[in-house]
Amino acid sequence: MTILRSVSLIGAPTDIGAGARGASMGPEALRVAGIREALQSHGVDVQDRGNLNGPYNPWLPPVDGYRHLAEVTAWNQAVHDAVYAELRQGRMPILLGGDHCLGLGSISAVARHCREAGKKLRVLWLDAHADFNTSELTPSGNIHGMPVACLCGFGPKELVGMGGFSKESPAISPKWVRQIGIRSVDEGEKRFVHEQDLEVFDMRYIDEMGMRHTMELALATLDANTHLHVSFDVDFLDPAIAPGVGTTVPGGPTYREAQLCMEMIADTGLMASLDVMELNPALDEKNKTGLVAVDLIESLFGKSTLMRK
Ligand code: HAR
Ligand code: MN
Ligand code: MN
Ligand code: MN
Repeated sequence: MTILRSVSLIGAPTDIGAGARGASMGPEALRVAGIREALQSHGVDVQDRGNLNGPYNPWLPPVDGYRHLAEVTAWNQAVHDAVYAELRQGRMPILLGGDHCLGLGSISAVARHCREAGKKLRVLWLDAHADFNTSELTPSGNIHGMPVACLCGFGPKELVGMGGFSKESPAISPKWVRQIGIRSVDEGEKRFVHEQDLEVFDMRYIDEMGMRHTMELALATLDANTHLHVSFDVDFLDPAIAPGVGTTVPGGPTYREAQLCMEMIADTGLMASLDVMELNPALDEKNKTGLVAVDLIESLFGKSTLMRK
């Protein structure tokens, strides 16, 4: 396996794009749950870069369909710069969120790196939500419901342009994305997902076909020149095992299904960047969700019951 063995943890303590307060405490909860030690136990060189800084959350209503656009932009720029710097050094950035609006900063940096390095990019979006809203479609104005659309060029120029991209030449194509675990999509958002032909393995698909088949398809057509980015929204998981998120949706992957998902990603040896998002310790039970997230991250780094050839 050729997983990058040098990892940098980047904390982004903000809930600026969310509809509930508290994801700002996510990075520290992941550290308390032992993320560094867990990775080290698998032979990974881990540098904790500490936390990024950004504006506080003014908790204002949306303006023109966006809540906190200026603050969201500032936080994403900080994330973009930090993630890009790690990739340039040949290290694997792990973004500790923070709400999922920051996936924009993270993945725009990854896309920029891939463009410069001549690499193909595949984005695995593990989430209960498609996060494919626009300012016209959003029911809430919360930008954590919009990062995938922004990355694909549908969003405000501040966000679409991050990393030197544009509406005409966006960071990613919908074709590069595989969404897994989806079970809550807004009405207008649904139409847009179909229009853009986003590849979604929703819970109905996983129930019928199983996680193994789902992951075989989601990981098909990767090659040695592919940079695999995993954007792990913790609300992907069933609330029974992961109650500590702002927007729980029943009917998510069980512990075993999620483990298999992570193990199959690890088997590719291609994961080169990771986001761990939306952990909300204010809604958690004794850091239960933080601990399960760390456990699953270990599986992403090759923890398995027995040695496999
Ligand atoms: N779709 C809803 C909205 O846009 C809820 C989005 C919630 N998103 C997250 N991240 N928690 O996936 O408002
Ligand atoms: Mn690289
Ligand atoms: Mn999300
Ligand atoms: Mn979500």
